[in-house]
Amino acid sequence: MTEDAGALYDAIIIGTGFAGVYGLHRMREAGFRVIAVEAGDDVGGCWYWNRYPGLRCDVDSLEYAYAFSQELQDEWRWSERYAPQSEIHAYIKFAADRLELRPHIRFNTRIASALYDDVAQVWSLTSEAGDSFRARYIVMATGCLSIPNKPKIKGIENFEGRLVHSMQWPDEKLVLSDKNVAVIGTGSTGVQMIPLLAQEARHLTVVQRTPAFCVPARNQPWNDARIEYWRQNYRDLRTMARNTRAGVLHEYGMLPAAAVRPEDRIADLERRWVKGGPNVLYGFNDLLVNEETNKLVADFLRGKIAQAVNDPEIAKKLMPYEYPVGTKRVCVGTDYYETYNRDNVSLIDLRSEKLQQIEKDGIRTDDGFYPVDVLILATGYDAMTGALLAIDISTSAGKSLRNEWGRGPETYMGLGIAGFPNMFVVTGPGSPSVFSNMVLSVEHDMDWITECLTFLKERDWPTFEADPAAQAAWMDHVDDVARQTLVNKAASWYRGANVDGKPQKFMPYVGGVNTYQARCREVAESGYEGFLVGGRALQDGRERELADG
Ligand code: NA7
Repeated sequence: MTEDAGALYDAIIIGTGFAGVYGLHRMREAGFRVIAVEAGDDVGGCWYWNRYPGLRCDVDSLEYAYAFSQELQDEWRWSERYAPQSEIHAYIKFAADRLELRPHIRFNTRIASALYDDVAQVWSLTSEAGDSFRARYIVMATGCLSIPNKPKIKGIENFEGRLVHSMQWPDEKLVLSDKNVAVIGTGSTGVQMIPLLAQEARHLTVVQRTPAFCVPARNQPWNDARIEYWRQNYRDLRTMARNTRAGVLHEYGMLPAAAVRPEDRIADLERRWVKGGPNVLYGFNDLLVNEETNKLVADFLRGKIAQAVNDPEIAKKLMPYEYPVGTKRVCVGTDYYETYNRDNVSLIDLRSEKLQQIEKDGIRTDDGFYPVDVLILATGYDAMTGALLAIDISTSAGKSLRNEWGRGPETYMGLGIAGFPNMFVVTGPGSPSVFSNMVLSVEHDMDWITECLTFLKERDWPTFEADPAAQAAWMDHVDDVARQTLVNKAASWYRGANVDGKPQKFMPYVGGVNTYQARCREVAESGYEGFLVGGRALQDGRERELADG
């Protein structure tokens, strides 16, 4: 019998990416009896599963790192501005080892179902292999980009070559030098891998449904002075980041474009373009709310495509016109557009060239046939809800998350879901999540959850659940804030538009990390306004609760 059989944990964390690793440490430090379960055989989450060529984070490595520990900060050195996958994965492993977390993680344990017993007030988790675990509270650290999206593309089942999804890259080296390779998808993943695949493959065919806006990474090694500056000032820098709308220390312009002289606008965009990374998106404070500002920046970026690509016809095909810039994730790449100047690269633009079908040895369009030996799906993820709905989450009172979210996800603050007591979600829909620096957001959420668990433990473990009315009001607010921007004008994965049959609803909270975290603080300080504690609202806070007895 394992130590887990029969054990009742205070909390179980599902997933050990950045969130689960930190949450496990934080909750153990706070004195909870807690374990984590993990589907993979190592920590890392999306940085464990994804290994495709060219994979990097598009947030500066000094910022895409834990803030809670001076030791981790001092003992780790990021080598480059945009860290590669191998380095980020090594960092998460380093954190798990340094914090001595591995004994508390059950690896190779993919949870299939989670059932809440409303009478016993206990969650039972069952893994695909049939192992079971019990806890008073569960914490879903299952990640926002952890379930691959494999679209039904006509004829794909007939393909006889090697078919690979970017998230399931083979461990053995994929030798492509003598191969005709095709990539479907031109989001961040496609943009990162396409230049490298083009260098290696005999021929590369890119299948583009919607072009991406891509900005140059201008990746470079960090110099020692920069690292040292961060080490000495990291507390202040993190505090500054938490007080921004994206949770990242971008150079935020304070003015709308209309308030800047036309020649200065372009000069500033050029300066930001040279600086690299997503800087060019942060020059004006109204990019996502003002169509004219948006067009100004989009035109600037389309102009850069025209400059980079030799053939004007191909350049035109690579230019996005169908959505405002910033409403789909802007890709940070290296030599992406220049890759289309190579003789061994072809572009199928599905807007002008209709796909007939995938055949056993290639892709047939109205314009011709493209032979393919290796077909790579860079088609993204069932984002934000996929990993939660992959687990059959239900309660003995008859609630099922798959039913409740049939028309799209509903949460209170992204942290709790009405009808599902004692379950917390990390960076859930309705929180800034993927619209923020994820490491900063997962630390925030895990801190909030741990403090909440302490509050509950002090009260002898009452139930904790989002109030349906507060959830409805929060969802209205999330929708309202999104409607005040241009984000609904794109068929993006933020809206679930990339997955066949998925309800369309803008999922992240775009009101800003600063606003969101301040609201979370108010909620906690008020005695968890909007949550039912032991089945009732504490309303005026802990003092009122104590006064009431
Ligand atoms: P994305 O951003 O969802 O990109 C997926 C790409 O695949 C995108 O270009 C899609 O076109 C394309 N796609 C999806 N389904 C199809 C079908 N059926 N046919 C043709 N093309 C298709 O995923 P990524 O992995 O690149 O990046 C996800 C996030 O990871 C990224 O934003 C970063 O935050 C990290 P579409 O645009 O939907 O028309």
